[in-house]
Amino acid sequence: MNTRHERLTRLLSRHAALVQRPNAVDELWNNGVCQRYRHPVLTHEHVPIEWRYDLDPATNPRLLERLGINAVFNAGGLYRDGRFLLVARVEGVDRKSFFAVAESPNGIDNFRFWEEPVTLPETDDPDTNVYDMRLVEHEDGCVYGLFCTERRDPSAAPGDTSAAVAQCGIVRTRDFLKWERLPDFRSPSPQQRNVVLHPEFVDGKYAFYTRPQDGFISAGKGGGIGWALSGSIDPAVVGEEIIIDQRVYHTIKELKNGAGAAPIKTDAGWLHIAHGVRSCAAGLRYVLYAFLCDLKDPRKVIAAPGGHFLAPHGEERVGDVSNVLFTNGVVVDSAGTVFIYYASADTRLHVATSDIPTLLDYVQNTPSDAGRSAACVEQRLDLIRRNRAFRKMDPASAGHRV
Ligand code: M1P
Repeated sequence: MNTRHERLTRLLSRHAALVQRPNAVDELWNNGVCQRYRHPVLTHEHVPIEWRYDLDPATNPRLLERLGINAVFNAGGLYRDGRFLLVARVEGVDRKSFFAVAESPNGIDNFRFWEEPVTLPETDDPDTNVYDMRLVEHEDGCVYGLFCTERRDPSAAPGDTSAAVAQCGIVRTRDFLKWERLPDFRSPSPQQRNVVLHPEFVDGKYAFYTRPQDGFISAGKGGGIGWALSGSIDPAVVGEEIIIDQRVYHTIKELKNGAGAAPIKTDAGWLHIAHGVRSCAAGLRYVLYAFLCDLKDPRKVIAAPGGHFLAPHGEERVGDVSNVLFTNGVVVDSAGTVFIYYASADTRLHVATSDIPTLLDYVQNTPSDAGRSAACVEQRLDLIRRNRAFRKMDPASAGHRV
């Protein structure tokens, strides 16, 4: 058995090496839309040693891990003064999640957690679990964090220890150190998840992307990504939710879908990166897809490519909740690079990069889901036949069989 001193030295040096490890584009994967990176940007091992171990030799002579961390995933993001800030979902081994800010100078590696996790104020009805914060710099001048707050279902039968209610909690901050809790979001829907604040006023009101759902997991008759307005943020109370992006039979969003980060404003419209869920024998499969909404009328979808642009790949497939990619953080830096922070398998956080012209080309010029196998073959035949002519003329094809 190593001495306590040796173990501590090893723990600290391994942690430092991990945090400083340079990241690089994964050259073996390329769909042209975005670039993946070789390493996750945050994992449970990035969490500071002082958050997990009691370093006092008197109370912890064997240097046991006292408060272990299970996973770091689903992070909201913001680019500020040349710094990339993430508010990550950190999950302890006790299954409770909390938020913690991690910062990087370049957005792809060297993410370090700030000294302490976020102290999130509670409402009169304490949250049992909080997760998946979406950060938005609103035109009212404040930064808002909208997150999922989960509590035991008060109507659950005594023996039912898993029935829960998910709703949207709201906080406001200026410096990411002090957080002001506002009343929870109120809507006619029994449960809410994936609620996102639109960054601008619409008709003088705060606008929200919602995900109405009947049950804790199941969307039920909740039809997809909704849209609703509130005259105030304190409290935020909405009436009717209009479904702007429906879930559809036999698509990547057949079972449910949810908004990711707040949409990116572009000259061509509001660019959304969302998640779609379908069911299969292995369980639920979560992938990322994109769509574009009208600049003047953000409720109106104007372009929607078929299928996903990012799905679980290689090691990303496996984890606590396998076959899941999820995003709630997208950041655009001063050079126009788009950083998509996505988690795999509810276990670790990754980044993919792109730029706005490429993402707009993707959403505007990629065919939409044709709906039926035969129509999809027509779509593909059209592509193949047009390509045949190009391959004959293209110098890059020289030496390859056409
Ligand atoms: O486990 C996958 C995801 O499940 C939920 O997302 P949704 O409500 O869209 O199904 C969330 O709990 C999310 O955190 C999680 O990653």
